[in-house]
Amino acid sequence: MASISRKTFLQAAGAGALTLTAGALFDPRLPFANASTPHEHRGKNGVLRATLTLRDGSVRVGGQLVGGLKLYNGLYPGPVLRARPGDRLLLTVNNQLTIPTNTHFHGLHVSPLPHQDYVLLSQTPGTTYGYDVRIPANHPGGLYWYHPHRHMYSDTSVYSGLAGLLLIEGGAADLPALAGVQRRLIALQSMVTKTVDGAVMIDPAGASASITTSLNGEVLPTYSMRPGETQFWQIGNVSNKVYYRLTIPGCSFTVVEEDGSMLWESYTTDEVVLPPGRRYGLVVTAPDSPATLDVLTKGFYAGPVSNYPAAKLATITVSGAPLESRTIPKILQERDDIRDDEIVKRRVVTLSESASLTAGPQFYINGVQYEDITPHDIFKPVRGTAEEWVIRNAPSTKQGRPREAHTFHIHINDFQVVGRGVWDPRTNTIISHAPVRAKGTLDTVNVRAQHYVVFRTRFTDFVGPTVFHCHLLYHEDHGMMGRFNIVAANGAGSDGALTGAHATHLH
Ligand SMILES: [Cu+2]
Repeated sequence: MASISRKTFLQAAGAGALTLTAGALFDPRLPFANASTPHEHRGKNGVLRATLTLRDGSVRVGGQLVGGLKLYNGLYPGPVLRARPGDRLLLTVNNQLTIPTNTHFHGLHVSPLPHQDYVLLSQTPGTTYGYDVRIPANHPGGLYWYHPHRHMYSDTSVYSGLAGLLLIEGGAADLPALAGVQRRLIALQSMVTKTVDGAVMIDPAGASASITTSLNGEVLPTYSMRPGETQFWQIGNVSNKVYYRLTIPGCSFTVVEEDGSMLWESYTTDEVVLPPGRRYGLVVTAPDSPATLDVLTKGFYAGPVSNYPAAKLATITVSGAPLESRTIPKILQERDDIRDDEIVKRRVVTLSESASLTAGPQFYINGVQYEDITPHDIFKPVRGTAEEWVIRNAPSTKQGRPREAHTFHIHINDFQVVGRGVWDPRTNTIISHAPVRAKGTLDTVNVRAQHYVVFRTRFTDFVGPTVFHCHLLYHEDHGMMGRFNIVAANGAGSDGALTGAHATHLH
C-alpha cells in the first residue's frame, strides 16, 4: 500500500501549492512535476501484468478529503496502463465493491469476447476476473482509457472515480517533429461533491455549476514550459457526463491525434471540445516570451440540465531559456477513406428519451431500452465489411424531457464521420446536410439535439457481441445502449441471442 500513501502525499503537496501560490510567487519546494507523472504500469517483454482492486475509499482532491469514492488501487484516477502494439494485458480485476462491475477498454480494437473487452460480463462483489487482452501488433498508438461498463452501474462507478488512462505507445508520439519533446498524459476528471456533517462526499445529484475538475487528480495544477517550447499533451475526458471546451488563451494548438489514432491530417485550432470519453493529442507551443497562461474550459451547452460552466483548469508558467519550436506537418499519414463501394448496409440509430413519473427519465435507442432488447433489435454486421450508420438525436420535448445532446460511442471498431446535419423528427425529413471530410477516425461523437451524424465503419478482425451507447452514462444506464453482434462471413460466431455461458452475463 506504499503507492497509496505516496499518491496522498503528492496530492497534499499539490493542494498546499495552491494556497501558497494564490497571488504570490511560485514556491520551488513543491513537486509540481508530479502532475505529469501519474502512477503507471508498463508492459515488459510483450506483457502488461497488473492487478486492479476496486474498493470504496477516500482521497484528497484539491486540498479536501473526499469520501464516497470508488477507486482502482486506492488511486484517483486509476493507474496508467502503458502498453505497446502486440502486447497482452494480463489484468487481474478484484471487485471489493458492493456493486457488480466489469472492465471496458475504451477505444481499443480488440476482441469483445470473454477475457478481453467483454462488457456483457457481470463481475459480482467479492470476485476476481482475469483479463487477457491481445492488442494487435498493428494497433494504432495513442491515448485510450478504461472504466467499469456494467449496465446500470456505469454512471455511479465512473462519477465515483473509477477511470484510468491506457496508453498504447507509438502513433503521433513517434512523429519525427515531436522527437524529444516533453509529453504529458492528462486525465480530465470531473467530481461533484456535497458536505454532509462536515465531511465532503461525492454527490450524484449535484448541479453542473458545482463541478470540480482535476487533472490526474490535481485541482488547478501548474505546468511549466520554456519560451517557444513545444510539448505533446495527450488528454482524455474520463468523466461520466461533463463536456469540456478546452482552450489556452494566448496559445493555439495543433491536433495530431483523436480518440487514440493519429490523424491523417493535422489541424490548428484555438479550442477542442471533449465530450465524455473523447481524447485528443495536442501539440502545444508556448509563446516566445515569459508568460503565465490559463488552461480553461470555455463552458459547453449540452442541454438545459447540462449547461457546463466556464472554468479555469490549470496554469502554464512560461519561463527560462527559450527552446526552438517544432513545426508539425499537415499530412501525418495516408488517408484511409471508407469508399462508397465498400458499403454493404445502411442503419439508422435514433436516440430519444421520455419522462416517467414513477421511474424518472428513460432513454431509448430506436424506441427500445437496453433491458428490453430482443434478438430482432441486435444488429449483425459481417466481419470484413463496411457499413454506413446515421445517428439521430430525436428530442422529445412533448414527453417532458429537455432538448439535450448525446455522445454516441461504439466499441471495438472506430468510425469515419462522412456527414452531419439537422433533421425534423416529426416529419422525418432532413432540414440541412453537410458532408464532412474527416481528418481521421473516432470512437466517440457528440450529437446535438435534433442533429444527426453519418459515419462509416469497417468491422475488421473480430467477431462477437458488443454494444454502442450514449456516453452520458446516466443515459446509458437508463436504457440508451444497443447491442450488435459481429458475425463471420460464413455465419459462424455467436448468434446474438447469446446462449450458454454468455447468457448468464447479460445483465
Ligand atoms: Cu445521452
